[in-house]
Amino acid sequence: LTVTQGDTVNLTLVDDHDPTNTNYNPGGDGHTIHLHGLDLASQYDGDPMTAPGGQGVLQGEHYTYHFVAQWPGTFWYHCHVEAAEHIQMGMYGALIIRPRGEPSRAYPATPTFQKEYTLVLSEMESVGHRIDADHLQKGGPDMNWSTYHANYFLINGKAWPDTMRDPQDHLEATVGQTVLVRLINAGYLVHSMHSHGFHFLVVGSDGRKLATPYSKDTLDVAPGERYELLFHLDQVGRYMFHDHLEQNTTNNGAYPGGMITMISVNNPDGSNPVPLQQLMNG
Ligand SMILES: [Cu+2]
Repeated sequence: LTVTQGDTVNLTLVDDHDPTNTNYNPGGDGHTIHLHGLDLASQYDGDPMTAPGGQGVLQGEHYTYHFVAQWPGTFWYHCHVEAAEHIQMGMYGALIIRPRGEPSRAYPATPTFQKEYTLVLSEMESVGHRIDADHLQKGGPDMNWSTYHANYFLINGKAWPDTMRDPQDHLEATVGQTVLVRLINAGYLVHSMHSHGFHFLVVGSDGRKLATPYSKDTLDVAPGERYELLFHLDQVGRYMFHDHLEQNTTNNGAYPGGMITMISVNNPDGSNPVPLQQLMNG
């Protein structure tokens, strides 16, 4: 979701088919939308304990959340019913609020960017997914998500090398450009994001412009946190951008995988000194 500061937004959650509504879980769990970072009043906050009626939106129901986009920045939204389970199953997304009249800045008076990427970080535990599916569909024991042990590590829902096959995940620019990268941690582990080739300028976090931007090459992003990073790409080549918890650069234990993408900085004619094929064979 992308809106502009000052916009009035109505967001309707329609629970027309609830996959948690099975013979073994009659009625289903229901769902909500928690707009993380918008600081809304209880009736729009999406916490089922404080929502009107004290529960989520059940199958056949709908509910409209309402807000005025007050602060520019990077936010996200997620279901808050059985949150560990429902977020793990993918019930989340990014929410970007652009400063009014300044669409090429993250915040008023921060440097302009020429390109922009939003990277939603997450992980998944495949064993837990199987247990949960069997619980709902076959009446097996329920999954206890406090035993969470992730074996896949994802950027925008994809693991290396699939991150290179989607232009939303593979950061690509022309030398000399400034690129804004918005990081959102929708997972349950800290991700220590490190860039090769460049320091980046951290200009904001959690929907607030920083009073003093700072330069980093590695940045811890805790669960729920967001950051805006500006990369000034002043040298051509291809540079890894990855989780420096190296155990998270694997796919079910196999390296390379997981939370890796590339910053490809091309010459003005579009060429790059590092052949793309060389990476994909690695
Ligand atoms: Cu839900």
